[in-house]
Amino acid sequence: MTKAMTISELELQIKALRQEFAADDGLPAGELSVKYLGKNGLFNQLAAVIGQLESTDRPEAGRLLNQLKAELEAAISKRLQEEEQQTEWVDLTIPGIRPPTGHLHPITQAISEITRIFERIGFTRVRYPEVDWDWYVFEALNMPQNHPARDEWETFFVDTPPHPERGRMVLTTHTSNGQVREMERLGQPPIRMINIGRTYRRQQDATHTQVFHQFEGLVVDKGINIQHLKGTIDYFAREFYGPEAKSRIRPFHFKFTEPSFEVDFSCHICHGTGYLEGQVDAETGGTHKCRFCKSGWHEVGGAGMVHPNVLKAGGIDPDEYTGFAFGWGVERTYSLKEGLNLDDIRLLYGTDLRFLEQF
Ligand code: FA5
Repeated sequence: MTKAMTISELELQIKALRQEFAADDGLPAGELSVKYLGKNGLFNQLAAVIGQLESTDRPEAGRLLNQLKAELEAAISKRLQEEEQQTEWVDLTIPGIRPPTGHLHPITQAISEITRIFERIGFTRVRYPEVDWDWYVFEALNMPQNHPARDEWETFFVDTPPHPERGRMVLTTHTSNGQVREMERLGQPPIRMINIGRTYRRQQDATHTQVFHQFEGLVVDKGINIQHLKGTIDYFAREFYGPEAKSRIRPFHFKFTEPSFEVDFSCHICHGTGYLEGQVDAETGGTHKCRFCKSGWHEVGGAGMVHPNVLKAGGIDPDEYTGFAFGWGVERTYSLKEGLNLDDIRLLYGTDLRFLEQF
């Protein structure tokens, strides 16, 4: 009977296994261990041939195989050590990295502050549609169709069929559309509403954006007069801008209030004087004009006593009740806060986080 294998053939197979092991250089220690030294691994497959050798060859074959096994074990354990050194050390006691968190947009913060200020004196915050019928935005506010006063509002019209009684649909140009809607909601005075919403006009420059916000106050009751209006404006100035802030009203014209006013707040930089304290111009000897306001005052919006026709449109008897209303821009009012000195409100609607993160 001839034996199937000679010692030199075994040596060739050992050599081939060594070459394969060298080619598996990139494999991790765990995989090498299974492939070469596992129960069904290449080493055991090779060792099984020992039975096919002449008995005189077996001691030599055993020596060669033992040597091979020792080599494989040493190489794999060296690889394991290298891997352990490469593994990054983790300190589980180090505090975690917080995910970046945002905060409320400055205009949302301003709206909350304005709401709280008016709620403290009994106003109720309401919201009315931002896309509304011509009736609520113009007609019921004493601005009949084709009246030239409508031109001032630079309106966006919605291209939908008009309502038979309420006319065309528009993007609200002001929050004054809430006036008659609030009268309809409550039916009868007393009314003390603060309506804050988004408004739209075809305007765009440093102090105007196409989308902006207004807050609208409306108070209707028996015996309401201009002193109540002025007292409310003064209260807001102190609460929003600080105890030093002053307000003034100037005659103006709105179709829905009579008399009508524009409302100004004193400039916090020059305190309403229009000049910077202690800064004398070397050439002219004059004092420096305040560049933030130029006149000492900032206009924020309109106000006035509710026109009798508006009360009538809301189903309220103007012989029994009177009221005042005001409507100011949120962005404008907010941009005048001390420390802000914001001379371009468009920044508020940019996406520059370096700006927004300051609030
Ligand atoms: C009005 O909108 C009146 N409805 C205000 C009113 C209400 C008067 C109740 C009487 C009674 P006016 O068009 O002036 O008025 O706008 C008021 C304020 O809104 C402005 O002073 C300004 O602060 C702000 N505003 C107006 N247009 C823009 C705009 N395009 N971008 C930013 N703010 C604006």
